[in-house]
Amino acid sequence: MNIKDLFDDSNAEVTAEIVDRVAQLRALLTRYNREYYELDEPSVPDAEYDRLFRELQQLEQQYPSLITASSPTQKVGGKALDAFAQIRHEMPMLSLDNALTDDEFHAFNKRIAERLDRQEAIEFCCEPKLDGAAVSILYENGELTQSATRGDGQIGEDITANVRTIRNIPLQLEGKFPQRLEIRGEVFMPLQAFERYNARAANKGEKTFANPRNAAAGSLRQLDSRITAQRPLHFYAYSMGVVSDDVELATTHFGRLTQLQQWGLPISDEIRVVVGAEECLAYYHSILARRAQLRYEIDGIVVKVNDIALQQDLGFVSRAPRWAIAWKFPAQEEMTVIRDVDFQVGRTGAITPVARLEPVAVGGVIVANATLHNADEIERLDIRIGDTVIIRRAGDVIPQVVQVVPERRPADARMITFPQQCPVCNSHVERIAGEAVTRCTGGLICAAQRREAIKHFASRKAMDIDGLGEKLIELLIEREWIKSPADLYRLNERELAYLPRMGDKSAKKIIAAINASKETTLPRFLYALGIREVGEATATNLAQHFGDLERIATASQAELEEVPDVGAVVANHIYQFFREPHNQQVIDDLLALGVHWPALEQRAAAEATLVGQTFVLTGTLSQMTRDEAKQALQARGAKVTGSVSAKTTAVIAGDNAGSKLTKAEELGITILSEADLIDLLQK
Ligand code: D41
Repeated sequence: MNIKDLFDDSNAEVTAEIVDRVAQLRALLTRYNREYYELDEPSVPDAEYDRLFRELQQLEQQYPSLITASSPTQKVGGKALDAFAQIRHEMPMLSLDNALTDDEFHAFNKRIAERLDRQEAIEFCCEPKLDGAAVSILYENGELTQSATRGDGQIGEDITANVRTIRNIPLQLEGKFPQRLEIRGEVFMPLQAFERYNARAANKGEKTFANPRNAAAGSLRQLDSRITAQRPLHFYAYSMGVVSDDVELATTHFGRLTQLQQWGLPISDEIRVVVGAEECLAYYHSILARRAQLRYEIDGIVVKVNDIALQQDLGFVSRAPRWAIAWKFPAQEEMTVIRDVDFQVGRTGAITPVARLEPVAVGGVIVANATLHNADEIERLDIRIGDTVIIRRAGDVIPQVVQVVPERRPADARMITFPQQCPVCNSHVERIAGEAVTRCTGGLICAAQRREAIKHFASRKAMDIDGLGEKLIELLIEREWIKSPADLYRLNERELAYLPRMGDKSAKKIIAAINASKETTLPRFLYALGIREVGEATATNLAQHFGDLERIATASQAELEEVPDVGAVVANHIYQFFREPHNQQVIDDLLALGVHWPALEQRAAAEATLVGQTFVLTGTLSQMTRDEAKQALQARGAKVTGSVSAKTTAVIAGDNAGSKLTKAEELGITILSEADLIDLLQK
């Protein structure tokens, strides 16, 4: 039964069903309150809490006989934790009533006007509603002496040591401050700091926080204030509590905030004084529009009657002042169900699991997909298909799944299994041990990756196809004239000349450049294949070590690891690349279409004066570039590596040589000058 059916029941008689529902709502709300206030680890989003709270409020309104003093609607916040000393607030810390819609805000404005019996528009102070943890801070003779959480509004926890570590909270006030001053405000974690904190925690396998609010509350509740000190917390003051009467206070809320600022306390720079409900509405929409750009998370605005005398006229109801309201923005976290998980392939072959959701409105937008990042994340959050999850859409970022709601897991929830084959091109996938990402190995043919692959293939240090720019490649791919690098060698002049902004002459030139690129070298060809982590240096070393392509393609991982600078990870990438039949096919096609290179062994044999020797180049040479020196050495059969070891034959040191030279000296390795090198090459 839902709430609407209940109201349609015109004779408001309490049925067993209603009693049950009220009890159920109270049990849930009590539990969620505890999770939120005491454990800093809510299991449902705020939006769900708000819905249940309102349902209970409405039921209690309709059936007043059901109201009890212990109902969650009659209390504020959570209980103070035993671990901390308790502090009774001299003046209770109240909570705020909520408005979720324009209508509810207008109703607030109307209530005030009626109670004050005023026709003219009322002046309001509008503030962003920071999403953090409310605290009270006491200054005695200008010195910070005590600080407490809000707790249940009456009794909070003593968090003085922790609050003292927050950098923008002064330990000493300045100016003409009251001898005793209690302030209230919000401790929060700025968004960037929150994301950085979570990324690091996830990396270290430590606990992450679902949102900046939990992060702030959790960081404040550390028993060791050295931990709090490491958390990037911030504070803004939003009101005064107990104040001694030795300093005259301003007569408006905004005036008082300005006084706090003069005494050195930070306040938000988004606070504005406005007149009438329409200006509040404009403020609400202007902040809402900039929500994603703010450095911290806000969940709405707080509108307060500005005149303190009017505030006093209005007074309080049980849990909140009548003169203020929290006007909430659409929630950025919601609950929904994961219907299925698909796998997307990115430009670099990374395979990302994407959750297909039961569509739900989050932050004013319908969300139907959320990224699950990678296999580790799925495991960390223990996500299954069919699970109810909390999704979060903060700022402009892609919606994220922040947690599973375990109690809603259906019996038939399914584990998520990563595909063994690329969903786009069917090539096999690889996941290197210790890496989070799963990748498609079909880089050369995979439709998701071919744009990057072909650009790389044609680039200057690879096949060096002159005039085949990125724009042209994109156009050719878009028209599906090329699907793999091999297709480049199947293009003809007549076809090309049809393309926009392409005359006969330029078409001719490009085809000539493509044909010219057929004559290449093995290192260039290997580099052009775009094997992960195989750069020019590694490609050259591979060519040098094995001599021909066939031997590289059939080498075992252990054999590959014998090549200088090739470790287990790179060896695995190379091995996997050549195990993928699609890649083999592209290579066969390229060779059949005329791509060729001089046999290294022959060339090496002609001038192989340095076979079996290993050199390291360091510092600046004057007669040639380091690249030229390297090629010259390699052409004579030498190996050139990047780091000095016991296997190094000699280090060739140019000007300003640094640590490699030092290392060579330490190991007692021969050091040659540029002149020695030239001698060596001329032998
Ligand atoms: O930014 C806030 N979260 C905020 C919270 C604010 N800007 N103003 C607030 N003002 C009050 C009253 C009107 C009661 C002094 C508040 C809160 N209260 C509040 N925060 C948590 C519970 C109540």
